[in-house]
Amino acid sequence: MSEHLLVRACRGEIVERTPVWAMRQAGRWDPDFMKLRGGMDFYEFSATPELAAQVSLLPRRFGVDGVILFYDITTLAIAMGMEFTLEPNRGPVPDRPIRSLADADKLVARPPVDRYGHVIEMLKIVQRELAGSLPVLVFASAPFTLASYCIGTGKNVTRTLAFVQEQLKTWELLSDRITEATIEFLGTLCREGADVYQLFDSWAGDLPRPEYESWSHRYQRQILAQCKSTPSILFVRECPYLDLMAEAGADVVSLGVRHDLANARARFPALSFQGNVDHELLIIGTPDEVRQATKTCLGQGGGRRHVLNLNHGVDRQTPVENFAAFVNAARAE
Ligand code: 1CP
Repeated sequence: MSEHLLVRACRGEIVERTPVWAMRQAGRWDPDFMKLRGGMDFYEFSATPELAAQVSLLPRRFGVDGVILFYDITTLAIAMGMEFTLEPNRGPVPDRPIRSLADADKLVARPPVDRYGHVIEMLKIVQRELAGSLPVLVFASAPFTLASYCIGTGKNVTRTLAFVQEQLKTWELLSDRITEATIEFLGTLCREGADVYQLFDSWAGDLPRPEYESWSHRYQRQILAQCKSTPSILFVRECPYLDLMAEAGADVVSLGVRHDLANARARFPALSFQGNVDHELLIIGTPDEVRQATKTCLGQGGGRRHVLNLNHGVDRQTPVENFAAFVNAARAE
């Protein structure tokens, strides 16, 4: 069993200090990341294990308590047979979006491991480099969010729901295939030694509750029930349905700024929570304001069953001093 601080906090054990990491900690806000990333194509870059491992490790210099591997949620869809182009200021766009049942049926539910061999190779390099000093986080997208990218609607939930109405059978097949592939993918990475995994269903929080239950919660539950050997974190951006997140089967539920951390802990004492410093404060605030907000958040977390993080990923406009202030405030407590 892993004895890392982050892993123990996820399991709800008593810890000497609240662990800290940030979504998108390896990203464009970091000038060292930009140097390494250069002008290379995103998917080519992330499929080069030595480079991807190096950028995964960059946030270590700030004192984070975990290293998240550098790939993307669309990496698994590519292994299943899709192709994506990363469009500047827009994100991953499918070269041939799924349009029909026949398109969805072409996707491989159990892609051979060598189709994402670069992720496993990166994991090995990162583990070797860390030599047990920090835990490694891996991740996948839940079906709702990944299927949205596969049909080309991305974070536009209104357009995604229009597709679901027009093409219910296609959407169901797509969700089922992604579920099966995700269980296999996370299972493989966990067997290869990942210490924690996070399931992202980033845009599902914009769904009305009945659709959230049908297209998001139902599949999250299937995945979380099948991947039990490793501590899990469930993330839905600013999710209005905390009760459903709490019963999805994750060890840790990631909170947004719409949630009150102290309240959530009182309501669900058997769960751990992640969050929830406002990522926008890291863009517009001073380092002092970031420190204050971080301390307040740590107070609400009560020092147990809490993983300090932001409400969403570190934005590319974030000044380095503010990211440093966030991590330092956590480590100084
Ligand atoms: O050129 C670049 O470097 C582009 C930015 C970028 C990065 C840093 C993309 C394109 N993907 C990634 C890596 C990535 N993606 C990681 C690992 C790095 C880390 O966390 O430090 C992770 C965990 C993701 C996950 C991801 N990708 C999510 C879920 C998290 C979230 O932000 O809610 C989503 C929705 C994506 C899609 C995606 N990939 C990239 C972008 C710009 C986007 C968002 C597009 C959109 O807003 O619709």
